[in-house]
Amino acid sequence: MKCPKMPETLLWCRALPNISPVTAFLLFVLCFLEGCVLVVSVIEQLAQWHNSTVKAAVERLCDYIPEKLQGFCYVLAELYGPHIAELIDKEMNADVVCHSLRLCKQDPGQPLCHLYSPPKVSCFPTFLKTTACGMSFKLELGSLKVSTTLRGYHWRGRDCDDKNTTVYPGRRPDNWDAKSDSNCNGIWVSADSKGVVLLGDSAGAHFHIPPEWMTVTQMSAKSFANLPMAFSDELDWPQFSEITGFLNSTIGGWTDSLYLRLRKRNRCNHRDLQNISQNGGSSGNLLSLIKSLARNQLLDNPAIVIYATIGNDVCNGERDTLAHMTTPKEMLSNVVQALRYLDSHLPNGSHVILTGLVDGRFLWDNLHDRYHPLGQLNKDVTYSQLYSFLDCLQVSPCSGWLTPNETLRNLTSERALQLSSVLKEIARSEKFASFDIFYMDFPLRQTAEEWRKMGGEPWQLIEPVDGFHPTLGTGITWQKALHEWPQVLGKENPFNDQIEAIFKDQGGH
Ligand SMILES: *[C@@H]1O[C@H](CO)[C@@H](O)[C@H](O)[C@H]1NC(C)=O
Ligand SMILES: *[C@@H]1O[C@H](CO)[C@@H](O)[C@H](O)[C@H]1NC(C)=O
Ligand SMILES: *[C@@H]1O[C@H](CO)[C@@H](O)[C@H](O)[C@H]1NC(C)=O
Ligand SMILES: *[C@@H]1O[C@H](CO)[C@@H](O)[C@H](O)[C@H]1NC(C)=O
Ligand SMILES: *[C@@H]1O[C@H](CO)[C@@H](O)[C@H](O)[C@H]1NC(C)=O
Ligand SMILES: CC(=O)N[C@H]1CO[C@H](CO)[C@@H](O)[C@@H]1O
Repeated sequence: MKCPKMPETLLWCRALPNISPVTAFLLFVLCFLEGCVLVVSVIEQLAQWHNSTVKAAVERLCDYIPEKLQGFCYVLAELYGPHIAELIDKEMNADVVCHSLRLCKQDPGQPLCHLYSPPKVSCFPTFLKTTACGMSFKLELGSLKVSTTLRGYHWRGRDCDDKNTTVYPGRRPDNWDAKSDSNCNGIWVSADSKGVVLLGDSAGAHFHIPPEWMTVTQMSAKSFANLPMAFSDELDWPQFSEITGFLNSTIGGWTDSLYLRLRKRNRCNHRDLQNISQNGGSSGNLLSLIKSLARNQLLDNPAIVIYATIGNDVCNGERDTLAHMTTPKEMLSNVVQALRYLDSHLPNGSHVILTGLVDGRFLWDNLHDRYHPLGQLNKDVTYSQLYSFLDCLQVSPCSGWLTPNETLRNLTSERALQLSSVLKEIARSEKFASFDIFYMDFPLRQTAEEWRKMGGEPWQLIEPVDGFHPTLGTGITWQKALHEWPQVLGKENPFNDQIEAIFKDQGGH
């Protein structure tokens, strides 16, 4: 049998510098094998579930997605639909279809990458060999460089007066706010308050891909309503995150964040939050990220800074992953540099909490034999298969932990433990002028334990689509601070009830 070839168009999808969220989404689908496999799988399963033709399934999908994208969707359906339909009708799976689309350039000598078990169809191996795609793409979208200027108030407390640069969340109130609300906390007249700043990675920013985007049994127009916004926030949802979250979650679960708890303790803390976290954030690249911290040492209130790069120092998608991990010596140098920077920028009386690295063996142990959302309909894609697929494409978010090789998983955890020890030692021995400093282990085990007591299962604490990001334990961090470092959280404001009565929701978020 001869396999059809696709038009080799759409070369524009390589290397565009500043791209819109919609383009980012299209790039992901068209240029990256994992994006293509995802979309073709969804089309296949939609046809199967609704017992329709492939053509009808493509149209159904185009109808589901937001209007902004529909034009593109119909053009693509026109261009690729018949080809996809032909292959699917021949019972080829999404791997074969996507390899045959040949949208990405092949790197010679790359192995074949496939998500599904190879089909029995005879043409699969030969033409796959010549089209295997080894493009390097970070699942975390880091390399896409989605313009960060898009980032709006989901990432920081909303400014209440864009025209006056001396008015912003977190500053010490001007003349006790006698004339106006100079720190945007929705209250005139203010008491001691503090802000929350997170220096972190994708877990801190709450990286999440909604599973309903790929679960055909639950799919409707509503499933994709948040797609453009999600891509403009780089698939992060800081507004729901466990440190700086402030909106009730629309992506499952509820929002319980350090910020909300601190605000409840003292309503004057309203809106004083900053994200400063990024997908792929590690002790090294945090050093440039940290420069976007907005805090005036003289004018502003103290801040509680959570330093939580919980995995990227040991997580990478390289073939020799161990050689690319941060060493304890590098860790020491990076963290001390970051802390010196904070020391010269944070108002006196601030606090820094260093969080240890996660033990990522939790991920494999709890997920490897479970079905991924894409594999639930036909019971054909497990997390172990997904991890191998991403690893093969060299886009695994963590080759060291998301691997069947137990020795490698152990070695990765060993390095993570060494790096956590560096943090612990820094907190014990270093002193800084403008803040005190604490260390805590990443509370994954305790979170899982508490979750189990509530009747949950540990795997539910992990992001379902990437099988990588764990839930951060807000409650546990809070309790620890409350009991061991009460000065960090400050006193409860006795006027909270009055503030609520007079200022209501303090202007919202
Ligand atoms: C800006 O805000 C400050 C502090 O509230 C106030 O003193 C000043 O008059 C404001 N400036 C303008 C131009 O409104
Ligand atoms: C979230 O919703 C619950 C119940 O509707 C409400 O009590 C809570 O205040 C809300 N939280 C936020 C942050 O809006
Ligand atoms: C910082 O505040 C502490 C008390 O919280 C005080 O003892 C110290 O002198 C202050 N340092 C500076 C440089 O103002
Ligand atoms: C990995 O570590 C676990 C727990 O420390 C241990 O029980 C297991 O034997 C180790 N496995 C290998 C292959 O080193
Ligand atoms: C498992 O990983 C270790 C450490 O990278 C490596 O030495 C070993 O060869 C791997 N084992 C297999 C079966 O790939
Ligand atoms: C709105 C805002 O200030 N967002 C910031 C969040 O943090 C990133 C760094 O990751 C900054 O570049 C953004 O400006």
